[in-house]
Amino acid sequence: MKPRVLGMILAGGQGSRLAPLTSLRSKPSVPFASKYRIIDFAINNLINSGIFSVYVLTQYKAQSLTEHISRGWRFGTFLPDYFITVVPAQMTLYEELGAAWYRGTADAVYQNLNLVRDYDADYVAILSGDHIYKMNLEDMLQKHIDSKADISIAAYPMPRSEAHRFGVMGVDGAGRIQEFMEKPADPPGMPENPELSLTSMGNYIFSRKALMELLDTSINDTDQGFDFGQDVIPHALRSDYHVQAYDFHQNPIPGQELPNTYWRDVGTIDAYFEASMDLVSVKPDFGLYNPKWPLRTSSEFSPPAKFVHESEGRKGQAFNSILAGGVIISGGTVRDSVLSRDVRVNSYSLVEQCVLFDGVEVGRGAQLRRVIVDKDVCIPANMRIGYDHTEDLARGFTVSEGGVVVVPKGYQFSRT
Ligand code: ADQ
Ligand code: ADP
Repeated sequence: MKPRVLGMILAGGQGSRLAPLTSLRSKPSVPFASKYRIIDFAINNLINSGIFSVYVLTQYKAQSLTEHISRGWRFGTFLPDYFITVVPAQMTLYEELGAAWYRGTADAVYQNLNLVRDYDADYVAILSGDHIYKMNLEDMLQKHIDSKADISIAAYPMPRSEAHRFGVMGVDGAGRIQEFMEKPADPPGMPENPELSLTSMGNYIFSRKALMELLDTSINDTDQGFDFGQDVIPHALRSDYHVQAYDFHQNPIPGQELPNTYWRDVGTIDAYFEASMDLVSVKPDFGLYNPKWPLRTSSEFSPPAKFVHESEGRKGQAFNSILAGGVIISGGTVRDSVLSRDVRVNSYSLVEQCVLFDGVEVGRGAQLRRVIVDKDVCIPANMRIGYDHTEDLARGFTVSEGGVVVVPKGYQFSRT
């Protein structure tokens, strides 16, 4: 019999370092790569791995995420095991815990363990909804079963200098985890390469029994936090559970060569911007066009993108850019940019190294350089943004350390 695998995506992250893109929506709901939201990559990982039963656990500013998933991520109606369902924090255990919202990642799963029981899952794949990557969970599950592990953790070798932001593990020759430190100040190097540390990607496969036991005991025993990295994994190791590292670099993606190395936390404006510029580069590190690993998203209707060339001086053109449906570039020039649905770029305007969210309008003669513009903002005619950061800051835009300007959602330009 095929094992029953339930997918759970942790999508409650606040993403405060990505402000103002996260001022009105959670990090997994931030648009990325013109027609996707960040969470879509985790959902595609599950679906492309044959896991069709998925709960998305939300908490913080979840409306935009809920709408994205309910609008487009839907299977047929008569297959009960095919679903993608948003689970908001709803204080299910209020009488027992007296607690308000989820007190951490493990608590988010703990407060919804009834869903694991009701589904009668043999295994639960718990993924972070915050990252851009492709991961074949079928392979991870097979190795989990073969090694008879209670928990498998996806592992990524990271330069030691950056590893303090992650969970760091030490493993034996067979990949069994011997020690796990959450965000250690001085991360240990790997024996075979001391410049790298083996870090956790925050993606786990749990055998059902281990998940039930561990969440019960670590949640009841701990008087600290309720996180997988901080509490549950160290507790599992102390209690002699078999915790196995899964080597992400050996994760086979159909149509793609090993090693599988792309895993990005687009958690700051600069990291988000860099990852967007990678997509429009001539040879991107992250491929969107692999038919063997289709990247689906909310199937909203959009008419085709259109380029209007009115005269020699008013060429509608785009170079090294990606465009979603409904975009009209009418007599303006777009270079090295990511344009989401229904963007309008008007005559004599210039858009370079920009990320424009759904419905943005660039007025006649406006010039934008290294700017992220949030949904539905209208840039007035002849406005220049991204050329003079003193002026950009005076207008109330955010300017990142790397000099990327963000025009936030709802921004209204004065009529002067
Ligand atoms: P962190 O980077 O601290 O460490 P965390 O803030 O715990 O990550 O978020 C992990 C995931 O859970 C994210 O997808 C986030 O959106 C979601 N999340 C956070 N709080 C939540 C809540 N209350 N309810 C629902 N979802 C929630 C973790 C691990 C480290 C590992 C890194 C990898 O603890 O060991 O190295 O992820 O990025
Ligand atoms: P997104 O921009 O991520 O597509 P939506 O436009 O669907 O998100 O908005 C999602 C939800 O966010 C809205 O239903 C509303 O609850 C909240 N929201 C959006 N804009 C604002 C705003 N300007 N002020 C307060 N809440 C807002």
